[in-house]
Amino acid sequence: MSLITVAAAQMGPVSPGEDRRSAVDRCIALMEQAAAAGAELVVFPEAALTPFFPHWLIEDEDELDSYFETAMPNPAVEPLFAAARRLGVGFHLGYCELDRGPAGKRRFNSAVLVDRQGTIVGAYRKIHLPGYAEPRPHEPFQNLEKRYFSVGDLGFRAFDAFGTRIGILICNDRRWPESYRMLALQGATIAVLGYNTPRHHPAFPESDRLVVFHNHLSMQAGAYQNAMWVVGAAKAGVEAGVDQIGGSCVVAPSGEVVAVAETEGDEIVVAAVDLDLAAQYRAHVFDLAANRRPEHYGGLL
Ligand code: CDV
Repeated sequence: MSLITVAAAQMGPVSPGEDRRSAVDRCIALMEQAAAAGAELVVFPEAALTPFFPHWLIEDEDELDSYFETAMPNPAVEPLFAAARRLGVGFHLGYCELDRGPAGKRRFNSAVLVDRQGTIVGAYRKIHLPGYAEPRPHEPFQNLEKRYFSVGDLGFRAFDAFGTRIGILICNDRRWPESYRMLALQGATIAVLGYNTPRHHPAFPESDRLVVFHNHLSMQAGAYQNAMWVVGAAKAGVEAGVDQIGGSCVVAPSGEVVAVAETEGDEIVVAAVDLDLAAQYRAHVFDLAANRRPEHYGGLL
């Protein structure tokens, strides 16, 4: 058996007044718990360092920028990288990225994968941005990801890390089958992702009763159909008035949830990930090279 112990580090709300230092300290505390439980890789949520501000309208440019990191690491986040080195634990961190490259000022919903030496080994910018660009004042909260973020321009990529290949997705990506498939086609055995998912969908309240079910359904289907492990970490609980689901979990290539959060607060969800199981499902059920027939798919892929 080829095992990696992983932890989904669920976080309770990050309140609008909470500074980076406090959020980073909470991440370090979770990392220390995960290390004590034997974890080598800890997965933090989407936008782990700030409240999920797409839930409200911010018109002041400086105020909006205050939710973004202009470098990763930076002095506020460096203690988390130092903790990784001290503990010998790698991590995935979702954060909001302000890029001032040759293309001008751009904002992304991003994540990095960091190895046990504290070195960034992979980066991803969210591709599937839900919501809308124009505010909807009649709704109880907003979903302004299309206003605040550009569509990720790094593609879906799997990285050599932790002795295997690991891909990064972010939140809404997990609902789209092609996200996982792009990683599987690059040999990923583990997909790591963070999410911020409201319990209520203002424009489609009929689906509210299924929100927890759809969260796990998406990750379970992605894991099974692509013969990979999925580690999903939520930001949960009532944050700035928005109730977000928890349900952080580790899903096996069989599609089974092998570990799941019990609370809606800061909590680690630990599981031993058997990479051989991914190889078995890849060989016996989802041998992509032998069985996919994209040339017969009607030219739509
Ligand atoms: N942050 C997200 O991408 N959230 C979406 C919600 C808005 C549906 C999600 O897919 O969970």
